[in-house]
Amino acid sequence: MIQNSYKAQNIQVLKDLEAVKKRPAMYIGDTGVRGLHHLVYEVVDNSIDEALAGFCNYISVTIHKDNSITVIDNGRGIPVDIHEKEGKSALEVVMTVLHAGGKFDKQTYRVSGGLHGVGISVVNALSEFIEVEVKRDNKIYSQKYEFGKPVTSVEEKGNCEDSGTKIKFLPDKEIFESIDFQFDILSNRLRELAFLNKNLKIEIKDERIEKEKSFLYEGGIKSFVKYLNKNKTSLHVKPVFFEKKQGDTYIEVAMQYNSSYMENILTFVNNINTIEGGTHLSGFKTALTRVINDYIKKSKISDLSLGGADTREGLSAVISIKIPEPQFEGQTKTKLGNSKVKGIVDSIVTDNLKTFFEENPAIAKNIIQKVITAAKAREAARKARELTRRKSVLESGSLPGKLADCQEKDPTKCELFIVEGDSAAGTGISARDRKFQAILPIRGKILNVEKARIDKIFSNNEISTLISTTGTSINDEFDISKLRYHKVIVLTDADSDGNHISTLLLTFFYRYMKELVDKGYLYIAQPPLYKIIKDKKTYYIRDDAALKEKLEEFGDKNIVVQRFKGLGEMDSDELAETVMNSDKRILKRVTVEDAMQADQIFTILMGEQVGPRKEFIFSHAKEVQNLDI
Ligand code: 0RA
Repeated sequence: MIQNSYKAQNIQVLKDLEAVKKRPAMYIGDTGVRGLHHLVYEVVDNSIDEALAGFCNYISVTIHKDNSITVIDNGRGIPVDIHEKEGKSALEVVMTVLHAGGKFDKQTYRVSGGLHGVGISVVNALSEFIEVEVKRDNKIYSQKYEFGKPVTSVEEKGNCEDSGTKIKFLPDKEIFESIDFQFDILSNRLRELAFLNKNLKIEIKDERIEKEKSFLYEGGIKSFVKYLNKNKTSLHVKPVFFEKKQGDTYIEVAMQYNSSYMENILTFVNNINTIEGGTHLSGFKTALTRVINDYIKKSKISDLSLGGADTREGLSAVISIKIPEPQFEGQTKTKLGNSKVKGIVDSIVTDNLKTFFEENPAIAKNIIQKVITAAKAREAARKARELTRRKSVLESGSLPGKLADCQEKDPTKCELFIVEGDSAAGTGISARDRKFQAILPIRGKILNVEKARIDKIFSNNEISTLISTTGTSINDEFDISKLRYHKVIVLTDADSDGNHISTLLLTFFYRYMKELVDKGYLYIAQPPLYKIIKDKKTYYIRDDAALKEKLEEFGDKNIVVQRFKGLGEMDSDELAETVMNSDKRILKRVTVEDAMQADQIFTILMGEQVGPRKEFIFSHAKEVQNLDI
């Protein structure tokens, strides 16, 4: 019997292995940057599970010179005993069988098995090698795999006092576009995990650049919220914090208002960032709006009734919940579906926030003042907007006069170029394919939206033109289905003014039309800096480095080099070829890989406080030329 099931199991393992290698994207999302880093999370998540179960308080991640990765934890260690049914060690089952986390115990919270949660076997299948070392029952065991297959048996290596797991792997270069790990990507997620799991120490070390970081937060998500507000001016020193366990659901909330106008609420379920929100978020929002309105009424501060968005202006918050069987829904499976969670979060936020306001009247007063001002500004904005609407109706047709629109009406085929300066826009109009390419000139520097309130934003000319051109409106009223172009392309000069203008535009899109960025509809055109003519052939060159390289291939005989000072110096053929012709141009898609990171960069570069901005610019002085946000 054992023999037979053993055989059947082996055949299944080989089939699984082939399936993963054949369609890696099905298991890890993609084989680009995201999928590559996902391999590390897949391993780390198992260590986090040990921490959630109370057996591990230390995890370390090392990037080696050859881009192999070592993850170490001090958990219980993967079991190595022989698995009766499969006829092989539990370790080998965990390493080779799809979805075999080994821990099917529903009583415990698990990260692995959550969002992507495909198991270490997938990492194994996609690695040139994996070496596993287990410390368990005072013994050290190890086993090695190549391309997913065991090349040694589980070997006993000696004795030890402690327990834990060490996994070293090298991603398969044949499968991934690149295996260059990025320190910042890994370090941001590890920091987040350390915030979400208080008292868990997580270290990351990069041996390629001799850089390391260590994260340990006794305050947990309280520290997280302070970190989110790091470069902002807080309205109260200590974050509001509460936690509660109800049945098998554990809920933690930390919140702190700051003087900005932005809402920044991060939600997590079993350490997974639920970017699409869900029942926990809606429970929180409902409770917040109700408690604040009740407080205003009861204390007779005002007779205004606040909308939900008013109560969240300038609020940074982290909601972290742990449940045994989360249901994930939504387009990217990052929306919590469990319906009972809404009521639980609502009731604990209501109870605790009410008490907090009663016990801290001075802080309550600050917060209430802030949100009432928000409500008034929103009302002013509504009026301003109505005025604009009426005006545009009078002017017949609601598209702005400056816009040279395209003929095509299907948004998936349409491109909008937002072009710096009237003269470049003029060239653009003759260079474009008017069938599907529209041109909108933007004059000078648009309003810095980070520093302005919403009513001002609507009354700003360039911004309101931009809003009516995209067709989507902004913020709560933003509606992606009304978007008129599925490629929105920012085209500015390749100089510092141009960079400034594109940063301002990116800030605007990120803050007010975030979904447009999330969906990948926003692009930056990369006009060339040089044109070279050699032997009647024309070459366009991106930057100084590329120019240098080209000149060394060519030598400098019989060669004409022209430098474009700005878009204005390009004629319509040149512009068509380098920016508009979809076969030849270079467009960079703007992604918000990590919304939190982006938020901080925007805040630092654009916000009120000068100190952190200077610091950031100094420490990134080299990279800042082609800052990629
Ligand atoms: C299966 C079962 C148990 C733990 C693990 C796997 C485990 C996996 C990994 C991966 C990295 N670090 C890990 N630590 C543990 C439960 C073990 C038990 O019940 O003793």
